[in-house]
Amino acid sequence: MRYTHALVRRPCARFASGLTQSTEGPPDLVRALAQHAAYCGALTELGIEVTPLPDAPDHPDGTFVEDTALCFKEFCVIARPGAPSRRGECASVAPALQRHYRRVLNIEEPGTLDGGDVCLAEDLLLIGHSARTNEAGARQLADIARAAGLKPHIIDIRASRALLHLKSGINYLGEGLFLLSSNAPAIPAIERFEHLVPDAAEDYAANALAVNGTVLIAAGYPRIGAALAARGRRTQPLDTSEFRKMDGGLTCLSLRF
Ligand code: CIR
Repeated sequence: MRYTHALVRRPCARFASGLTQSTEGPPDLVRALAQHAAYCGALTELGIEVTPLPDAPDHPDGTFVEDTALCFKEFCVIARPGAPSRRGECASVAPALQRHYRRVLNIEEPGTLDGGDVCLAEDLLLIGHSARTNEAGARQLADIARAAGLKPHIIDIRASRALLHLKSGINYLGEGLFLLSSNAPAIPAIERFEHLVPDAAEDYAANALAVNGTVLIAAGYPRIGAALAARGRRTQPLDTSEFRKMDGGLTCLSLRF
């Protein structure tokens, strides 16, 4: 799939007060802004028109825009984040998506669903049932996907405590290749694909993003970069240290379509 657009939101002044389980200490806002600018620059260089969403000073996690919606070819779905503190983020994302999509659907109460729990791989749609995405939300998206001709699979990741979201450790890089963290659960639905599994020390790098022929990978994880290069994949490392401190990574910093 070739992307032409991305929505992003730069970290706000209260970025450090967002949700996190990380023990790496508070992020540095100036560095986070620089890393975010580099991320946007990389997307632009890959042929994407990057649209910044309005700043959201009341939403410290608002930079992780991917959790607020799902973008498909013909329609999009406004999510309903599982963390109550994040639900208000969707209000400013919906109008931006309405400018691009005629068909805008919604995850409805009592469903909760974070975009980071959803991974599209060809005709398969993996939906993580996580601490954030509940069964009702996962089922709503599965029904929408089935009606659109996709094959949804709900995967319970609640026992994989290290995975905040499905895509924290399960990502499809196109061309038949999945990148899976060592703590990802077994997923029968993806057995037909090739799997690349980093050693546990590089688990964070499983949160990689394939965009228009390049795999954006977190800087500082050389073995994953080498394994991708050995498969003929073009990679571009980006520093994500400040987003990692807030449990975020490359996939969650943009909504691509
Ligand atoms: C949160 O806990 O919601 C944010 N601090 C991080 C969200 C990261 N999103 C993602 O992995 N899809």
